[in-house]
Amino acid sequence: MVRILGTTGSGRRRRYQLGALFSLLALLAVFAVPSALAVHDDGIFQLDRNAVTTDPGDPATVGEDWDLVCPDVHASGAADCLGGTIADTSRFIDDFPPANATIFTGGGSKDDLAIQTGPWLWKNGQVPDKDNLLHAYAARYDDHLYFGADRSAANGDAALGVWFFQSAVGPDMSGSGTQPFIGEHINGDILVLTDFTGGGGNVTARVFEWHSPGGAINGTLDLIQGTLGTPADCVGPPQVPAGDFACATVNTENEDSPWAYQAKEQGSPPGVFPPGHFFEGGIDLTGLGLEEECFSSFLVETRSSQSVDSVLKDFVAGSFELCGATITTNAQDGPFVLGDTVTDTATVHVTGGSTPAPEGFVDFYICGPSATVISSCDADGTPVSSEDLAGAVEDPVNSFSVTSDAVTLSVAGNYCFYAEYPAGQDTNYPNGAFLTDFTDECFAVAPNQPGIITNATAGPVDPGTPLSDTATISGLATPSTGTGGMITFTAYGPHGDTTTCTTVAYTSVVSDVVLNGDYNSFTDGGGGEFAPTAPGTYNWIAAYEPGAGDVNNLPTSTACGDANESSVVQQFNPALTTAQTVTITDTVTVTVDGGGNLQGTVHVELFRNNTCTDPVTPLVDEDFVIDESSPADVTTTPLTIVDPGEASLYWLVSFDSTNAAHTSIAATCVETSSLVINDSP
Ligand SMILES: [Ca+2]
Ligand SMILES: [Ca+2]
Repeated sequence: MVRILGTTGSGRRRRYQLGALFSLLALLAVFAVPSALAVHDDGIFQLDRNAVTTDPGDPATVGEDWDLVCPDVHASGAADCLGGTIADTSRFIDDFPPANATIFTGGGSKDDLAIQTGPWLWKNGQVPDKDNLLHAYAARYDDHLYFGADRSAANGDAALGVWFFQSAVGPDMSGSGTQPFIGEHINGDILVLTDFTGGGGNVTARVFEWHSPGGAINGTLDLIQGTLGTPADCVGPPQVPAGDFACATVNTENEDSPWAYQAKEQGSPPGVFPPGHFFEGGIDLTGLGLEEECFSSFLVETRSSQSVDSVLKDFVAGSFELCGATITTNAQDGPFVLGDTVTDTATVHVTGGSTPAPEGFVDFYICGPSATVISSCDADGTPVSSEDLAGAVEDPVNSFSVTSDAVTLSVAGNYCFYAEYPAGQDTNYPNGAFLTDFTDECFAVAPNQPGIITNATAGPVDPGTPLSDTATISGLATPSTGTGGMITFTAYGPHGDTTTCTTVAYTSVVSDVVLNGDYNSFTDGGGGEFAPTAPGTYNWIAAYEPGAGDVNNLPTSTACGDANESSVVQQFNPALTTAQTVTITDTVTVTVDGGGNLQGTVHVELFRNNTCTDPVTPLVDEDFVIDESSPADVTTTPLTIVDPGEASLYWLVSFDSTNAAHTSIAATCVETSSLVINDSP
């Protein structure tokens, strides 16, 4: 498998730290401020007791203000909602009717109790005007978190709380009457309790972290910043000490509201916050060690006292950051052929005001092979691997990629990968869609197209000679079923040409063809010997068919008339040879003028030389006894000469008379026969 290794940790976070360093250097250089960065003077947001950016307060602060967080379409107050904040996340919530009637109810609606087991409950009802929240707002810039609210009236002390939840927490609006809340705390949720006593002159801010079980306070909360005795007014006096990680403040003069607002007190001008009606604050998450947290929702509440288990009154709640992790996936680029391997790469994209590297595992699955095109997969698919995001590569920022084990594609068909980043592995990202996308997750693996070439007995051969065809198969893939295919050889004929395949003369099937190579119709096939006696041209077709259910191979066949697919059986051919002979005889005629009958023996010999002294037995050696009147003829027995070596033959003839009246005739060797025998070779 291919595993991409890389650095761990968040580049974003490192960047922030660098940015913070540069900002600090700049502050030191320009303002020569000896203190560390602090919420009240961080230059990001004006915690200045008003909500208008163009009013920097006194002492003057820089940065944005709530009029930029309030959308420009919102109804305006004495000032205007401008929108256009550069905050990473911001939210402005109206608590107008009918929602303004939502109030806490029941004994379990307390900050130190879990939401579901408290349980937190709400209903439509009324609270005193000083506890009646009209708007709530929050904004996050990197690791700085700001919040605010305004209320109908202000008399006496006030206690406000702001919850930042990592998961989605809010009133369940699905029913009527007394209703529960949805969601639950995750350890690390933040509660900022701000108390305005002495008519707003004494401002404290305490930051609690949800820690259950095990919290130091009632088993559920830890105090991580501030005390009831520590001034925490962002403006003062007394001002929060330098280097503060949390502060809050409340307006002490009439301030123009950017959004439509009407205080309850009689005679209050519209669009203006009377003193004590507008509240804002901020916390430095890095300073509190919480910079990696992301908050899906927030809730501003009014409380009856400073106690952590105070009865809660009104609330305004809403979603906040997109603390999500989305996942996109990208299968390795194809095309793929059988035997290839393929991986899937999942990229977890994290979102939120702070984006630490996601933790946990991405689970990869694969679906298929399917004979038909598929476009999705899910966790019911075949598990491939689980990849630890600790080994992820961050590229680009906030995108973390891991790659699955390699999958070997051994069966043709259609496939889809599926990757999922199951929820619950990382409290930083409790929400979000953990499903894969399928835009680049599905692919097909084509079956192999085997090749076939053939070579039949060419001939011409005599009738009765065995004929066969040999098919050479190439490009076979391992059958998906394990069952081999078959090759069917068919010979057509006898025909008069090489392109006719109409009369089946022979078939033979080779079964369980798995491997590439040569297959012969006779030695490998089951058709037996094919030895046609009828002369003519026999044309072969060899066809490969994959085994039943094998999706990895396609059929293939030769065609009638292909080269090397004809076998010719010829007619029998008569043979002609010559062997000439010469048959010779010699007729001897003996004549005499008188003296009675010729009586005696005519002796005739045939020799091979002209001296008639053939050392070998003469070819002819005959005696003829005669007793007859002249002329007397004798003829030798015909002699057939087959040997061409008998080029010249010589007769030796004599007559021995037994008639005393006659003389004998001595032998002479003068009669010659000359012949040449030339047989055609
Ligand atoms: Ca302000
Ligand atoms: Ca301002």
